[in-house]
Amino acid sequence: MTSSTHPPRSSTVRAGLAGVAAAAVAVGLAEVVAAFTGPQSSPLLAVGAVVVDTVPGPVKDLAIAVFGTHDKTALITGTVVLLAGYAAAVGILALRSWRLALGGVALFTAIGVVAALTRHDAGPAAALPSVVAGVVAAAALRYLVDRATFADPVDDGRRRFLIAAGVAAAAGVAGGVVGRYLTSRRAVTAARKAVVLPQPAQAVPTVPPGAQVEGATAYVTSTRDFYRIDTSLYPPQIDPSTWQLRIHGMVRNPLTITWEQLLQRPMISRYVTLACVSNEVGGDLIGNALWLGTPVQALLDEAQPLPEADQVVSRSADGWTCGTPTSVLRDGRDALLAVGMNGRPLTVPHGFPVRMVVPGLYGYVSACKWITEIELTRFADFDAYWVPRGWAARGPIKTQSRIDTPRDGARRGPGTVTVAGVAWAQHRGITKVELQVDDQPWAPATLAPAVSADTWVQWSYQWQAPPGDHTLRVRATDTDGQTQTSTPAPPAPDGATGWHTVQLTID
Ligand SMILES: Nc1nc2c(c(=O)[nH]1)N[C@H]1C(S)=C(S)[C@@H](COP(=O)(O)O)O[C@H]1N2
Ligand SMILES: [Mo]
Repeated sequence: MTSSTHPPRSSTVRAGLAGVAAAAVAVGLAEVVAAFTGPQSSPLLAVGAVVVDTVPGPVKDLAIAVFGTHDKTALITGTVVLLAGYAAAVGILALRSWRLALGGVALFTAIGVVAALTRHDAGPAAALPSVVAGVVAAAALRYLVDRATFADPVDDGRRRFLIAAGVAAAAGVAGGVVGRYLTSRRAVTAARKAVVLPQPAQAVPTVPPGAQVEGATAYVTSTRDFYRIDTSLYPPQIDPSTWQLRIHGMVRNPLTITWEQLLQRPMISRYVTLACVSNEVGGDLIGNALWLGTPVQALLDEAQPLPEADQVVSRSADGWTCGTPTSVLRDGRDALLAVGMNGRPLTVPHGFPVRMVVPGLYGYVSACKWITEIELTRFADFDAYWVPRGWAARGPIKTQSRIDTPRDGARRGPGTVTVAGVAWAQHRGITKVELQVDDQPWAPATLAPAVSADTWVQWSYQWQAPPGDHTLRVRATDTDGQTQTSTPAPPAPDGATGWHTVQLTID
């Protein structure tokens, strides 16, 4: 065998593996520590959260467009892949210079510490998981790289190295699993199960017969199918017994209410269709649920906002904020502090124990989940979370419509085809939906009954379909007489516009 001053290639590969294994055991143990210091302090989640907070609106939009509501999984996967690449590089670096490798570990530790400490409400303990990860990574790296370089293939050093690296990686995975398990035991699942929802003061609205058109999406969206959009990588776990809502700022009468006090307030139940501003034309970031809650207006009346306070800022337990016009919340519409969704307590991802629901506004300016604070202020004085990220301060829902059947690209036999879908202009209401086949004149569709103007409405059209390739377009008109514009606009800054169009073949 020839000797060389350069490390042989095989030890370079082993050093890379050593780096990845050291990172694995470090990050895994950090997950165990984070089970005690809080999920937001996990270096993986904290770094992911910083990425979420720093991406501009259009990038967030792209992520939602590509990954849909799996954007969070994609983010964490991406973070893990990047970390593995970085760790391999640090391992290889360790062959040349242990000091530089230590610097690499220190940098990684510092990123974790800073990310965790800058999370909302983070105490000094939030740094602990990252610090533990850094120390463990350095020790494991030293141990493994030593074994990687002295792994002479003629003795069983290589085998010993692989076993050591395998043990480290397995310990990392085990740490991850144990950490997740410990975290899940601190979840508020049991507290949620124990909640008994109060009865509404008025009768529950009934869905009129015929509201559901065959082939269209469900008129009432099940909680399981309801879209979920938020910035939270691990939803806040709030025990109702400790929950409080503070109403303060530009008010004459600041007040704080507990969960018990909230449940004693008059409750109403209302169907309200919630929509996300990121919804593309034809998209499915929209759902209709039965919400149980207490009117926001009465609470605001008690707090007595000052006349200049034109913005109500809602703040969630994890520091997210949204700004709602005070005038909208006091104009008599059924804006709710909701505790129930479809007859059950809110689920944790949908805001347990309390969230806001406001008919007629996009979620990002109104539907604060895990709400703990309401501050009266002015639009001129405070920008809520999405505003500096490129979204409009005010977000009334734009009139929209969607073709649910047939699907784009469908093939059908000739004869009568039922074209059906949904249309929405929450709180204003839909007066007309029209369908256009190819370049023919717009024809009125049949509108199904809806519970109220606060929900979407279903529509249908019986189409005598001749053979050939066809294009179907839909547009809706609201009670203000406004017909949807044909001009396409992206979701940012204040909601997508354009006509939903599907192409199909009749043969
Ligand atoms: N705390 C908190 N509340 C939030 C958000 C968030 O990121 N954090 N996102 C808002 C947005 S953009 C929308 S569209 C709705 C979605 O509510 P859902 O996930 O229950 O459908 O929640 C709103 N409330
Ligand atoms: Mo949204």
